[in-house]
Amino acid sequence: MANLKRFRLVVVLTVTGALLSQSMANQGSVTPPAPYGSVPSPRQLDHAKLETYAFIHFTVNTFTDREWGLGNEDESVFDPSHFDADQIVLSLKAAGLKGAVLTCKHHDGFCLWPTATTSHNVSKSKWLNGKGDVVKAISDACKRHGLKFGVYVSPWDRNNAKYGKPEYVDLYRAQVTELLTHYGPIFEVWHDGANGGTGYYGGANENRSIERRTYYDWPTTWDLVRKLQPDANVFSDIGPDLRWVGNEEGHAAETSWATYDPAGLDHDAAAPGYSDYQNAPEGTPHGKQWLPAECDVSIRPGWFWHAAENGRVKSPDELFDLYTKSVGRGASLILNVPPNREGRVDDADVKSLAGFGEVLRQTFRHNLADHAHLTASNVRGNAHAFEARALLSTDPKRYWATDDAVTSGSVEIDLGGDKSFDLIRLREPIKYGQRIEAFAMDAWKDGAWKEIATATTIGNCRILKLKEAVRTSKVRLRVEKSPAAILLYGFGLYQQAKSVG
Ligand code: FUL
Repeated sequence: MANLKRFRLVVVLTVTGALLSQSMANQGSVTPPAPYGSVPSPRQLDHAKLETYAFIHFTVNTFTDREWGLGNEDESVFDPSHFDADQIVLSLKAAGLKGAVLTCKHHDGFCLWPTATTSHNVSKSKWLNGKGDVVKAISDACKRHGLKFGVYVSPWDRNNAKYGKPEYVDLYRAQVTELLTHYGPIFEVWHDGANGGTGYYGGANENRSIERRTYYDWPTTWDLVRKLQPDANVFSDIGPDLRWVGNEEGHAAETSWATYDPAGLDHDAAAPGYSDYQNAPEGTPHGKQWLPAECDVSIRPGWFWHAAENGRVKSPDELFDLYTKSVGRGASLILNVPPNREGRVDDADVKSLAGFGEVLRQTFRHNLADHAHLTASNVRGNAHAFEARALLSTDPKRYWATDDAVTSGSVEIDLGGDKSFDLIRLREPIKYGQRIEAFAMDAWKDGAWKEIATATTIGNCRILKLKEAVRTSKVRLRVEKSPAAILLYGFGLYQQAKSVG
C-alpha cells in the first residue's frame, strides 16, 4: 500500500513537472539572453529604426556655385526665387526618407535663421525682404509631413572675426542653443570635421589654424545638446552617438561593427577633425563604445546644387545599390538633396527620389519566406518565445535565440514550393548588442545543399545581394561564429523590383 502511494505521488509529481516545464516553455519563461558587450542607448536604438534620412545643403554657395564659401559673400546673394519648403520635404518623403538635416550654417558662416549671434544671416538677405527663416520653414514642413528635423552647424566659420579665439566657441554654443530651442524636437545634431584654414574672418583674410584636440572643448558642447535636446543623436567623426563612416560615397564596409573605439592621430584621444579614421568604416569588433556608422552621400556629385551637375543625378537603381551597402550593412544612410536657386528640388532629383522610394516599397513589400516552415538546430530552452519561426518576426522583441552555450547553428527554411529571389535580409536585435561574425546561406539544389552566400557581420540590418536570382524550395541559414548565444529576426527573401524610368 505504502509503495502504491509512493508510486502515485511520483507519477503525479512527474506529470505536473512535465506540464509545468512545457507551459513554462510555451509561455517563454525561459531566461532571456543577457546583453552582450556594448549596447545602444535608448536614443541610439530609436535612431537605428530610421535607417534613411536626408541632408539638405543650401546656402550662399547655391548662388555662387561653390562647395565651400569663402566667408566674404554678401548676404544679398541668398535670394531663392520660389522657395517651397513643402516641395522640398515632400520630394524627400517620396523616397521614404524619415528625416532631414539642414545646413543651418556651413563653413562660410552664413546663418539660414535670423540669429542674434551675427549679422551674417538670412535677415540681411533680399529673400522675403529679410523676413524669412529657412530653418523654421523646413522644420515646420518636416512636422507637417511627418519627418524628423535635424541641424548641421559648422564649427568652422570663415566669416566670423572671432574664429580661432576663445570667444568664438561661446558664440558657436549660442548658435547651437538657438537652433536647439526655437525649432521643436531635433533628432540629430551634425558637427563636421572640417576645421580651420583660410577665410575672410571679418576682413582679416588670413589663415587661422586651431588646436583641433582642445579648441572647441567638445564635451561641453555635447553636454549642452544633452541638456537642450536629450533625444538628439550627435554625429561627428567620433560620435558620441553616430560616427562618420570614413568616406563620402554612401557605403559602409562589408564587415561593419556598430561598436567603435576611435583613436587620435597620434594614438592619443580623438576629437572631431582629429581622428585616425582608418578603422571607421569597419568599426571595432566587439568594441567598448556603441557608435554606429552613418553613411553620407549626395544625390549629385557635389553637396550643393550646381547647374553643371543637372545631368548627373543618381538613378533609383544607384540609390538602391547605396541603400544595400549602407543600411544593408547595419549603418544608416543620410542622402543629400540640394535645393536649386529657386529654392526647390530640381525635377530630375524629384523623379529619382520617387523612383527610389518605389523600388524600396515594391522590393520589400512581400517576404517570399512569410509562409515557410522553419526548423532550427537549437532553440533556447526549447521555448516557444525563441522558436525558429521567430526568425521571420519583424519586431525586434521577438527573435530566434539559441541556448547560451550554443554559438553556432542553423535554421532550415522550407518555402513550400519554388521561389525566386536575389536579396536576403536579416537582423540582430541590437538592444542585446552585436554578435555574429560569420554566417552563410545555402539553397537546396538537385537534392543537396549548395552555398549561395557567405558574409561576416549582421547588426541592425544585413542585406545580401546575390549575383543572380536563385530559384529553390528550401534555404538554410548557417551561423558559423558568434561569441555568445545567437539572436536573429527579420529574415526575408526578396526579389529586387525593377525601377521605372
Ligand atoms: C564636410 C563638408 O566639408 C562638406 O562641405 C559637406 O558639408 C560634408 C557633408 O561634410 O565636412
